[in-house]
Amino acid sequence: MSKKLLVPDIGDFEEVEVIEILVKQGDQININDPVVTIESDKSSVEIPSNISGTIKTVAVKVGDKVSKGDLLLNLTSSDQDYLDKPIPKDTESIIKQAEAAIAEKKEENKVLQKPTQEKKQSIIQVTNDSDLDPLETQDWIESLSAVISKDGNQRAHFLIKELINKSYREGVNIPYTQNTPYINTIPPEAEVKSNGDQNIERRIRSLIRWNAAAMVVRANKKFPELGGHIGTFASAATLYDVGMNHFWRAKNDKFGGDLVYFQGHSAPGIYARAFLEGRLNEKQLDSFRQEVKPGGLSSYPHPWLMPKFWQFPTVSMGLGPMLAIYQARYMKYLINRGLIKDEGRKVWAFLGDGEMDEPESMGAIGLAAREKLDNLIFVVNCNLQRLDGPVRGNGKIIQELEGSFRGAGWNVIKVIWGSYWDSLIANDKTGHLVKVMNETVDGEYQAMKARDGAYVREKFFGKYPETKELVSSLSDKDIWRLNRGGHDPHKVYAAYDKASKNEGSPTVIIAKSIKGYGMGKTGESVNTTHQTKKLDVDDLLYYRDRFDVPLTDDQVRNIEYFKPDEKSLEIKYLKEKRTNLGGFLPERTTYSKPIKAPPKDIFDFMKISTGEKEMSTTMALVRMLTNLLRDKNVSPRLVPIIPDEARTFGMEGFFQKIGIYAHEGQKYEPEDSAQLSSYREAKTGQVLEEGINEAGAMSSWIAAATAYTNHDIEMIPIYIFYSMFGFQRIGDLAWAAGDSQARGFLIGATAGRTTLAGEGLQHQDGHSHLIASTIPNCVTYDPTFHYELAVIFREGMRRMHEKNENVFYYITTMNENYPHPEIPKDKNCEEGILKGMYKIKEYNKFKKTKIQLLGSGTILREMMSAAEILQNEYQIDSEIWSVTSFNELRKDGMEVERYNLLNPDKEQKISFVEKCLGKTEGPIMAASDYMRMNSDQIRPYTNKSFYSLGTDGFGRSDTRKNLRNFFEVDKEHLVVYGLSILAKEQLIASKHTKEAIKKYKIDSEKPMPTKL
Ligand SMILES: Cc1ncc(C[n+]2csc(CCOP(=O)(O)OP(=O)(O)O)c2C)c(N)n1
Ligand SMILES: [Mg+2]
Repeated sequence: MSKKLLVPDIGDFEEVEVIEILVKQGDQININDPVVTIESDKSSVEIPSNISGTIKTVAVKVGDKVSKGDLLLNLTSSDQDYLDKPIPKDTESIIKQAEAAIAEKKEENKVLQKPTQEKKQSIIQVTNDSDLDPLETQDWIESLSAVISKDGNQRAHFLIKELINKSYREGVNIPYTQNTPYINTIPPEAEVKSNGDQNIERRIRSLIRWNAAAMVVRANKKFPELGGHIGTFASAATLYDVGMNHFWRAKNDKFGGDLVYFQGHSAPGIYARAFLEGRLNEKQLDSFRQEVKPGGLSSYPHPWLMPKFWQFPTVSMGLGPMLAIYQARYMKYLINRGLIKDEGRKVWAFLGDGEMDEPESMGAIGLAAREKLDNLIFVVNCNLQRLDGPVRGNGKIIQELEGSFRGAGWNVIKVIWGSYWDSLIANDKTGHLVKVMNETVDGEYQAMKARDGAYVREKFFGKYPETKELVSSLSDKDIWRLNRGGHDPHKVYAAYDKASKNEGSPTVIIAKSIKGYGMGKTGESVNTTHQTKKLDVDDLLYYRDRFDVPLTDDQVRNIEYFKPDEKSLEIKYLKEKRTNLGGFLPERTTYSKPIKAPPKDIFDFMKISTGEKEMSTTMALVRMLTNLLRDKNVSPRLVPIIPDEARTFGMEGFFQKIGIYAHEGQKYEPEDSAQLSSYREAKTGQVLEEGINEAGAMSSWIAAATAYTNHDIEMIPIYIFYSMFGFQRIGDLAWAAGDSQARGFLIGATAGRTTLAGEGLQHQDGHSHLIASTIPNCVTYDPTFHYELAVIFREGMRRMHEKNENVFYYITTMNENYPHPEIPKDKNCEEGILKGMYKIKEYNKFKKTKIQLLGSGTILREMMSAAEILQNEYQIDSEIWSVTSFNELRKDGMEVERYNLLNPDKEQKISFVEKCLGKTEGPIMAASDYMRMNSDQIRPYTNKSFYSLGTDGFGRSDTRKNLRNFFEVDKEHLVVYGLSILAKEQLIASKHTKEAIKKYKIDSEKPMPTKL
């Protein structure tokens, strides 16, 4: 049967150019095979076939302009058009479900409406403090207790829910409560018990505590400037130990491994455990914070400095929680896309209660719940203190966090009280104990642990006669022993067990502890705990006794480490536990296979001239990515990440082609479903559409850019953003990406202070390259032409994903449309593009006066126009250099200069800048769409006179022409500056400058743009 393939609905576009024909006569094609690529001035999109069959004729050719309904192909088809096809089974069942849900809703509404109609006078009074009828209250509570004991928690839950629903229907205003009482979420009878040997575990934990503290004290005794922390780990030791002994599974050849984000300041404790495990030796512990010589231990978790140990940089507070959320989400993405197996791996993140004040810490908790990240467990160590003092002296951080996390949809497990409290809480028949617990603020809780049992009896239990009575038979010592949940391995174990089994939501364990636990009077629960890094002999003796560390007084005075014999029960136990869990942790390894860079010719189409056709570099990038998506090797590994700007960048074609990742698929028919670029969400979708959320998008990018180590699969993340909202906005995450050895592309689109014309001050970026240059392993480029972009991008893929170099690329692309020439024939051109500069054109007609013109990004084109004017109107020759990266040139210059200075008697090296410019004639004038500092970077690496121009100052909205005039980087200013420079160098007369200033109406009295 003959069929016709027509241009589908392409939205608002008409007369769109065909730029590629992907099929030919006689080809057999299937539904969804791309047949042609069309391109508007904003985006390029492939048109897929909706018919399968053999192509009889192709009705269009490259360059044709097409609109909706135009004929593309004539086919002989054996199939039915997909429009004639019956509705697929999945779709049918979705429709059925939706219809059923609507029907149910109607039923519900009926039920809901009925009682309102029959509204009676029944009044339910909900009281807060005053109990109008205690007997009646008692009846209700007893009934509830009976239900729980007879039919269980589920039934009680159901009844309470029904009561609440009924109350709402009766119009009762039930006070909203986001909190549960200030007690443990898991009651003692529901606690799952650990099968570990608690005595051995305590001994191991004590040794870890001791060695961690000893390591910090020893380092500071030798070099007081080194610093370090004891109090953080002291409060978290049990939280880590239970995880290490029982929960966290290491990566090995059978399992991908759980991923643990350790709290930065607890690093000493993690080293101390590794010491007992035999992974680190005494010499290494003695090199804590002395990292310059190889073998030193880094102050905090830094994968860059300890690449075989640490996996996640966390010490800049707030990054850990955010990165962990996106890591868990990315793990699900890889699973749903079928790229890794679902092995039930978990992401654990350890966080400080003070750290939770960072906006980043809580900023993504909504996403975690929405995405149902049941592979994510937060453990917030609530030692109630931060650096200066209490986290919430007048309030309760645990309750505050509970409310926020519950509200966001998390499973919340509070671990407040240790086992010694169990019987007291069970005997609290009047509820007064829980009342005091609820009423006491964190400032008081902290102060109590800085005092003693007598103080706690008076200030806490003494508040009500009932509570005083409750502890009347306990000694002050007994009261002092009443422990906090975060220090009780039983409570912690039960919480971890419950969290690990939770389904459908992320879990936060909020554990209460004591900062500087065990450090005694000088360091326990006092406001200065955080900064305690020295302990005197008395403190050390106390610490030893407190945890029964088997060291003599002299050994304590020498601050010796303690490691039991390899054959001791402790070491055997510790190792056995880790063997059972698959190996040691943390450990950073990589078993991913490199991705072969696509053949060079995949980018050949970008090396030819576009003729008169104008295009932006952003569009060139999208074209290139579209092509890459056809490479079977590369395509599945590409992870386009976009913060709600796909349409701005002309990338909406990706929605249909590769889909937007959505863990629930698409439960609705999108409004634009008939269109070619319809908003298609899918469980296997490839695009990470992050919404207006640069920090989240960057966190996703880091997860993808480190998948080679965390998931043993090399991925190619490409995060594309408004360049102003990149490094400036998420600079700390970009730094963490460097530390993490991320590999991937960051694309700063709509870049350049004068190139993004209309948007104004907060959008126009004239400095992102400078910020990017501060990250040592970030390679940056500011290309002008499509072939430059192609050469840079392919080399990036080769270096990062084929050769596995630990660098990442920042490339700026612009939205200015202009024609692109073909790649120069010079065989050194590609090398120059990659090193940072190459000669793109030379004017040599007059052979009198010459100037070297360096331009970057869109300003290169202004420079090229200026060169033409200088030649034609002023008889000045020039060489024009396209500078693709001032940053890369500077790196090379620094290295060469350093070598030469340190090796004066060896053959001196020549910087790349000097290789290009050293033997040329005339002074240098350089300009870019960035601050002068950008081009100034190469000034030291040439002996020639050097002048730089740039866009220093606040951006503002106007036309490109006016903006370039304002910042003095338009061709007219460049001509004037060029003439003035030549005059200053006494190469031409100064009258030319004056004439040009007049001719181009330049106001030489105008204030510096930075002052406007
Ligand atoms: C972004 C950032 N700001 C400030 C600091 C400095 N700093 C390090 S630890 C700390 C207090 C941490 O308190 P908390 O989160 O409660 O951790 P704890 O040590 O009590 O477990 C501060 C302010 C930092 N590391 N990162
Ligand atoms: Mg704290």
